[in-house]
Amino acid sequence: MSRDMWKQGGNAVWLIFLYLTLLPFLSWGQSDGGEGLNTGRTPVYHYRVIRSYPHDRRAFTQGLVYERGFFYEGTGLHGHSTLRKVEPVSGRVLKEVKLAPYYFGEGITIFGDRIAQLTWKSRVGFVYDKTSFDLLHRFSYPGEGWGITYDGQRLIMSDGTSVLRFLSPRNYREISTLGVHDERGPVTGLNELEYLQGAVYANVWPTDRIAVIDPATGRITAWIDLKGLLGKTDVRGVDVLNGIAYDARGDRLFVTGKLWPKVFEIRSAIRPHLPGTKGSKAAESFR
Ligand SMILES: [Ca+2]
Repeated sequence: MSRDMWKQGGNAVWLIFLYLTLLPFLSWGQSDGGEGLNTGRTPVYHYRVIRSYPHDRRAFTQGLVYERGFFYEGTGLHGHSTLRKVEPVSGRVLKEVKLAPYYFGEGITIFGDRIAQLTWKSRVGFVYDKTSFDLLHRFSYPGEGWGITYDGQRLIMSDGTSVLRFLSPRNYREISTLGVHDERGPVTGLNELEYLQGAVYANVWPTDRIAVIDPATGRITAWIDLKGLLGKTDVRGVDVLNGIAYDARGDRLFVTGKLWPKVFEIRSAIRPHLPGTKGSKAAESFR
């Protein structure tokens, strides 16, 4: 081997060494789309604020529903737990039921002419007449109560784990369970829920994210990242994002949080890729 050949060979070895050393950094740079690095292949969608509404800063929101011009809200904390009907434009509480101090109110949902409200650790759910707020009956369930929603046939309940439970709206017995996961495995902390357009939306405690869940498989088909929703002047004293409501007639999505001063109507260009929708119907309504 001549001296020049050795020199050329040496350069090649050096270049290969340099390439291999830098490869991880080059790859990281290419794949770092911010959110993409953390969530793998599950798409992350952002949001646009359409409008904000006043919200009671003392309301430790644990459940939120919209129907026919009004919000229905369940609040938590011992001694402060309520079920309330709220006028969106003013934030005024039009009707309210206070829970006994030993109950910590959790999620609520409307099903037919009734409203169900969970409690955190008391293992009891309350069922009210939707109009009068009269207590109709109670039901019990094992474990903790966090969020609840209704898909038109079944009540869907979260308990802070990665498992959703489906209950009969007639006798509140468990019909089935569903493990919720993304591409990295089970996703725990499923909190306030809302069923809309074939998907279950879930606040993931204690994050700024909403998981969009395929109720047939448990797969999270999309994330909505709500980081930065509250302005600097509004964040003082607030707790986490919690509260999703959907106006099916007006196709409006509302979100709020515990002790938040505002409820936001938001839009997101989400495409949940649910079976049957082919990502079109659900996506169009959010554009
Ligand atoms: Ca809800």
